[in-house]
Amino acid sequence: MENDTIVAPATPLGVGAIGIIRMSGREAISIASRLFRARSGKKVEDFSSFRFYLGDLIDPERGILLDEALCVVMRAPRSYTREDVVEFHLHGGPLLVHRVFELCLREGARMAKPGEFTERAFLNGRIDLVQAEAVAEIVRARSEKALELSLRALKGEWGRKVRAWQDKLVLLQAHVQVSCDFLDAPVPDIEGFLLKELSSLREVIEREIKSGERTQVLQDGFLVVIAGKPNVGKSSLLNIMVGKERAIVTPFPGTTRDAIEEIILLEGLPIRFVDTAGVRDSVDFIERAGVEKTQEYLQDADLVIVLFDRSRPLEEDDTRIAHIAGRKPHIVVFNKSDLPPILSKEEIYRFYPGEEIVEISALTGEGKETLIAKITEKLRAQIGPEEHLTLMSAHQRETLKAVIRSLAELEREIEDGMSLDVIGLRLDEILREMKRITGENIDGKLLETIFSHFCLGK
Ligand SMILES: Nc1nc2c(ncn2[C@@H]2O[C@H](COP(=O)(O)OP(=O)(O)OP(=O)(O)O)[C@@H](O)[C@H]2O)c(=O)[nH]1
Ligand SMILES: [Mg+2]
Repeated sequence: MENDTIVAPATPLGVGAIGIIRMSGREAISIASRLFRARSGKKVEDFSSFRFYLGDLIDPERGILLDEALCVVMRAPRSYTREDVVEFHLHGGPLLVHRVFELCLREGARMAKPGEFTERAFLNGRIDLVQAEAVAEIVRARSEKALELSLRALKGEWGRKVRAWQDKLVLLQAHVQVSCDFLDAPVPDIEGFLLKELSSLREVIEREIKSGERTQVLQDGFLVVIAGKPNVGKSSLLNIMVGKERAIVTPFPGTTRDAIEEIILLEGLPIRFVDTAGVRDSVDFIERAGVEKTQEYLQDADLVIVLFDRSRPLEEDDTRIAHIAGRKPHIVVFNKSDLPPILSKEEIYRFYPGEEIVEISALTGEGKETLIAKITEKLRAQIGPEEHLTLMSAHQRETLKAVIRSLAELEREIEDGMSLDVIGLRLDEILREMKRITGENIDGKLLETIFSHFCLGK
């Protein structure tokens, strides 16, 4: 096991309230004792674990004071990496953080690779790979919901599921073994039994992958596209949703020529909110290109907000939009509710019989909350009940898909009358494949790929 001492800034390099330098390894405490003088006079070697000590950071070679700082020691094995860990909490400022970092290097630490702290936690057996990947997800987590799911994985819930599947395979292996060794085995029709168990395991895992795929949007964001004819107020709606003047709004139809995308959080859900060029027949080349792009966005949309201008009669362009959007999950919205109404709901029911119509004013903001509630309700319905959500990394998903394929193949082979010895071997292969998820069977290359996705200092 590597045991050199690694160091990295654990906070983003920028101007912040505090900057943290984190060190881990055999030399961490002795390096810190050369750099830190506690006010109390206590030596770093004598610090209690998990207690902050106030003091001065100094450059011992030049004997100059760098900053007043806090120092905390977390002794092995009760630390994140299970090694001795020391953190300096500085008064921030990228320059200062950098200087202290360099001092640690000069005193003998090595710069940590991204994710190396977590890698050590994993290698030293403090967390399993599922939990390590959860840490990476937490660092990346865009939305509160995704964060919650990563936290759950960190607590080990998802890892427990995977282990239950592994246990299942071990059990089946045991059955195969017993049937090989004894003529009067407890299960009379072992092949039939295996087929039933394997296919039910495969279905459970398939469901889990599906759930993982649905949950992926919590990382990537739901694509919500605003569509409508020119001048209905699409750009105005985007602006009130993102809370700033993001898109240009003018009284002239055809203002927005290109799609404009903003990422927002609505009730914890990450959303890629897109304002598009109004769909209409146009001779203008640029506008036509914009309309084509709108159509591409509409294709991919998780949800379309179909806007109608309530203060104007229905037009040909409205009809066209209504037909396109009708094929996607959508919400029908009447905009400009602050103006005298011209358009009636009955006219819209021609396209969307009996559907609820949300009335808003993108100018005054009236109805915005109702629309937000409607959007989040629709999106939540798409991802299904929360207790079934699983946040999976690409590595986990690919591994599980390979497991599914192997299971299906084994089922075919059993049907074709394969011998029990070979079935036993196959089960063992699948088990080892599955262990790649929890990291019990994993090659160094893969580890490196996984941990390289981490931020520095994690
Ligand atoms: N009274 C009123 N005016 C609105 C409302 N929403 C938008 N407008 C006005 O309608 C005009 C067009 O608004 P935009 O948001 O630019 O419309 P758009 O759909 O983006 O138009 P294009 O980009 O041309 O397709 C502007 O003058 C807005 O101020 C509303 O709810 N009430
Ligand atoms: Mg616009």
